[in-house]
Amino acid sequence: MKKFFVKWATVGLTLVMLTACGGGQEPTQTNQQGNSNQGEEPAENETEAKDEKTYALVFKNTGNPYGEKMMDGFEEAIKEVGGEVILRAPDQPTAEGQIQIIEQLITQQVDAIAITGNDQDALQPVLKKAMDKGIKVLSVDSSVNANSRIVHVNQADPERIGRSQIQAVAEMIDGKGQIAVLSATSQASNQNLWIEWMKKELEEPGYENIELVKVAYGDDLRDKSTSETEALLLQYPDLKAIVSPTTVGIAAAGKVLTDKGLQGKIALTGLGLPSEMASYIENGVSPAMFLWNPIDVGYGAGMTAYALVEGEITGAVGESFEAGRLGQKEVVEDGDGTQIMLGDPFRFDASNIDEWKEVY
Ligand code: RAM
Repeated sequence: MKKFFVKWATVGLTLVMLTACGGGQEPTQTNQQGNSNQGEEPAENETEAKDEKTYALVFKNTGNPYGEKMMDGFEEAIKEVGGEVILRAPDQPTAEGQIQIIEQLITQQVDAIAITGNDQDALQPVLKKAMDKGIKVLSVDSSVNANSRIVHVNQADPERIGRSQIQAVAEMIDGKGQIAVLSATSQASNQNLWIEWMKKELEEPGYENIELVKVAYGDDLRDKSTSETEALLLQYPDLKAIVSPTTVGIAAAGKVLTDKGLQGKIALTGLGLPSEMASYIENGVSPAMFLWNPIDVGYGAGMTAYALVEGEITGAVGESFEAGRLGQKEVVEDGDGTQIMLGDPFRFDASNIDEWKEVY
């Protein structure tokens, strides 16, 4: 089926899904698996349906438009290759919530689980249990440790993600002043890795006059990110910039800075969805920010899950497979484990935000 993939068809499909998705609607406890007959004997004429493989994606938490875009991409991939899709996320971005969902997916005997981990290590027992039952487990976006997965699907090089945010903020504040990071949860492995790279970049020559005063955690919840931003402003009256490597955090900070009329006084950068950040780029609160295509991240995870389930790859370094419209992808090293690397972070500013704000 993949062979007959036509690029314009998928672009069309993506646009239809984006339109259907709309903006800011309540999402993601979506459950489209059609497995309501769980535990019942399948009727004879259901034999064909039973042969269909089931692919689950578990995101960090509900109510995150970035997660919804990833889900759109995951579903797009599975529709393309054929299979049932289950899209899940706990209400809160906790490992406990994800463990419950994974237990349910094991009971449902899904074929693959792609997980955006809320914790690097805490999911290991349940993910090992899933793998022991033959379920293909991969992490995507926020990795779990190498023992908890077969392979990780990485949106972009963490070093480049971390360093480019510091390079951008340094330019915005002319290389001097206090900066703070507004992150997601303190356990999020993707944000924690990017922040490590930010700190390494700050050790390079040229950043002597920049002081990172605090890493705050908004937990990828809009309200908490808002109150954490307000707390930063109170605690650090001389703050010159906020770097928020989470789409939820940066959008919340954008609103706070806008409402307080702080454009031009406190700069904002980080990782944001163009659709949520366009107004803050246009009003000057955020001169520039970065991201990759979250639909492609979900799509890449779907294609990787398919390749694992079909036995095209086993997650070993050097293997490669056709990832639909993303082309050929290779399994490469990632510390103790392996990964598939998707793209580069892309910079959005006043010169290009208009082109992207309708896309994701
Ligand atoms: C948030 C989530 C997600 C991260 C993006 C940049 O939506 O934390 O995991 O990749 O931001």
